[in-house]
Amino acid sequence: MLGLGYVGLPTAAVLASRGIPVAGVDINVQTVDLINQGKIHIVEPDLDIMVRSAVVAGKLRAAVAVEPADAFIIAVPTPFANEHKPDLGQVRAAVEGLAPVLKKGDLIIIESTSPVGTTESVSEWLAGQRADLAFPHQAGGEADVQIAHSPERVLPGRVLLELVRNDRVVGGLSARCAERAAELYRLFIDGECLLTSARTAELVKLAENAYRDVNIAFANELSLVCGRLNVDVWEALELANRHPRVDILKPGPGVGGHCIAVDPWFIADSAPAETTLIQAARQVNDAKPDHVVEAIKKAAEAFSVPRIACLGLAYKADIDDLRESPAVKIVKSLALDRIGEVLIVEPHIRALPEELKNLSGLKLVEMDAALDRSGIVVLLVDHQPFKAIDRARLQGKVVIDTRGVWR
Ligand code: SAJ
Repeated sequence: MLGLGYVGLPTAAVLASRGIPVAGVDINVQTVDLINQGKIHIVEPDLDIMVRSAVVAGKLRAAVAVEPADAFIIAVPTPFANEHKPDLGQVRAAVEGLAPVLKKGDLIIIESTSPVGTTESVSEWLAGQRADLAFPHQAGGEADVQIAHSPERVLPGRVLLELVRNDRVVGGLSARCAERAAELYRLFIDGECLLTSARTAELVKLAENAYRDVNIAFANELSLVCGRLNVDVWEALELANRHPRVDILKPGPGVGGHCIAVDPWFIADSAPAETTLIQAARQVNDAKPDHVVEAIKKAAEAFSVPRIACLGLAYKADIDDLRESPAVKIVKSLALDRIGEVLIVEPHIRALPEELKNLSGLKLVEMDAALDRSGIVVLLVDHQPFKAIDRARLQGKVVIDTRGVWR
């Protein structure tokens, strides 16, 4: 397993729990050391127990270098670089890392969300390094090594459940590639393996996340419309969703995470002229944090020394992941504009992230301290402890609830 992050580590642990020996590879030495001690570096329900028992049973171990294996699964990040261009550097590095140990009969699966055509590129990169082997883009079903793309589709917070239960799209560079990859997944999934081409599998994954992004953008746009027209957006959506063919997602402070806020750009980059709607959705969702900042600034005008409790920094509920988080953008903007003292509460982290830690006016505090001391309370993430706050504690304060949980 190349990449021991939010997808690679759970997948490695599930495979190991089925008795399959797994060597996990990661460039981060601390991650490797931690896993070898049976510990984990991310927050995900039940993952700690599963990793510990796999390590104790001797089925899972981690290292920084790739070693020979029968199957290689690549689950490294595919972020975007400048101007929303996909950055495949980590996939390429993983492929180059495994090329020297590759042998006839091996299987390679790319799980990292990738622009259409990436799996073909992987085959070409490998051929450049291993002229002694035949790859699928050259030899199709007769290739020495099989290469497939099977995008991960698990929802953070439910990873161990979804990893096993979800259907799996398995796209091969040839039919044989897809069949070999499906054989591996059938060892641990209860869902169905849906076989297709690698290009289709790549697009399917991007389409799923773009679909969600467009739906959330619609909800976010409606939240602005409701604000202007003095209608309660939560009530309006609840009622609209009672129609048997309407299912609008929830508005919020913006869309974060390393998937939904990123993947639609991979489609837009490959087909810029054809993606008006997908690009507009990205813009609507990216602009939402600014609307929240405006609402906070307006509320702050009523205070001589505004003290603002910002509840949550993660990109969504009950996880520790801050990547592309709208909450981070919002508190950063409040600090840069010196709106007042910002008391941040985030139960899943111990220190503010790099991009916030040197800004003045921001403090990471416990929930009680933040509620006691602030006149404005902004709910940015619907973490369980925030949902459970006794409403009496909010009395007399200006409340901005971006997730609609305190209605
Ligand atoms: N959000 C809203 N309103 C909603 C739902 C979500 O504002 O109604 C926001 C969240 O707060 C968060 C962002 O959208 O900031 C994304 O959260 P999410 O729960 O929608 O999705 P992710 O990014 O955690 O996981 C998605 C999932 N994709 C789909 O549901 C189509 C998951 O299945 C994928 O495996 C994952 O992306 C991925 O890795 O690609």
